[in-house]
Amino acid sequence: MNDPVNVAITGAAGNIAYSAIFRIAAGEMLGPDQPINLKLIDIEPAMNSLKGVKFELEDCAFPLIKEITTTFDLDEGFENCEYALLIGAKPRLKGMERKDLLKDNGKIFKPQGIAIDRVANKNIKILVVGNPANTNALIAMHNAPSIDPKQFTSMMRLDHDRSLAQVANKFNTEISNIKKIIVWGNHSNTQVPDLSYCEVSGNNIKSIIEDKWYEDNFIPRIQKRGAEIIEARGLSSAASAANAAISHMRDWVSGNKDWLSIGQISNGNSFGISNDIMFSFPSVCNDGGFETIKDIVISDKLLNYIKITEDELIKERDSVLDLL
Ligand code: NAX
Repeated sequence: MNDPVNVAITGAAGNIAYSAIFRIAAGEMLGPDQPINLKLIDIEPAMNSLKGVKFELEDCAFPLIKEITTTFDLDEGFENCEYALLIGAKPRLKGMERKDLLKDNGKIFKPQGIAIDRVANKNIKILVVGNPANTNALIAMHNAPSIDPKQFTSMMRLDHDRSLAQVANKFNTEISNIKKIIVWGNHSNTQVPDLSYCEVSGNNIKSIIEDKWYEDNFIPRIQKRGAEIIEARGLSSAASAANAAISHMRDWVSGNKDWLSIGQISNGNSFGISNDIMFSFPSVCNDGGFETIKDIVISDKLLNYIKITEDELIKERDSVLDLL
């Protein structure tokens, strides 16, 4: 057994966290040999409900859980944390676009960045889930200058996994047969799911997928899947988002040679995307880090789509300059 590590989760009394915490406690994120001190963070009015989550965790008697802290104090929550899932934010409600959330939710991530900078472990790995996730991650990153910007990521894994599922449906095949899916850009309805390099059972599918299906069906389905779920459930995705967050962190920590979509700082990218936005690039994970895939040729048509998501992220950033 290793020494325990500190894992902070914000929005810990919320829906996504409720689907994530118990799986993390069971070892699904950091493995069966990694004991965990859980630092559950939420706002003060949610402390009673968070106490209930703590009681349930205790009742599970998870062997890996060594300590459970519930708090609304950011310094206490992020103290010496090696991993942080920043989930807490207002969810998008029916009829709302992510942009509407930017104003309110951006303010949450500045103090969190400052606290992480002040008290977290300098090697901390951070995943921002709370929307608008990319720009919230940028805000937190800017406010934590002592932490390497590459340690801040935003969640695109749900969009990536949604793309895998739609391709599996289309080709009537197993998820594990599908490789090299890319989702570029923002976690919003401008994101660009890209099948140019996608392989099904080792064969590139570019020449066999119909443009009409790709452009009129696949892209909008992925871009608007969040809204489709809200429409059906009356609530935003929770269990699938929690699953994506766990997969993102697990692969970042333990490695995964498959292409994955990771929201990351754009500085120095090889695709001509502007600096200083959190942009999703195709990446592989190894040795506790991740690398962007290089040598990808992007068609002119896709470049036009990518420009739209890039412009949206630039606009989002420029609307929160006071928080950076
Ligand atoms: P819930 O409303 O169920 O939970 C949010 C929790 O955050 C609440 O307990 C609330 O008290 C807490 N919170 C609010 N302000 C906080 C603060 N300053 N510090 C700590 N906690 C705070 O929402 P839930 O369904 O869990 O969704 C959480 C966030 O994930 C939303 O912003 C949602 O839009 C976003 N999502 C992101 C996805 C992604 O792929 N990046 C997909 C799913 C989801 O839409």
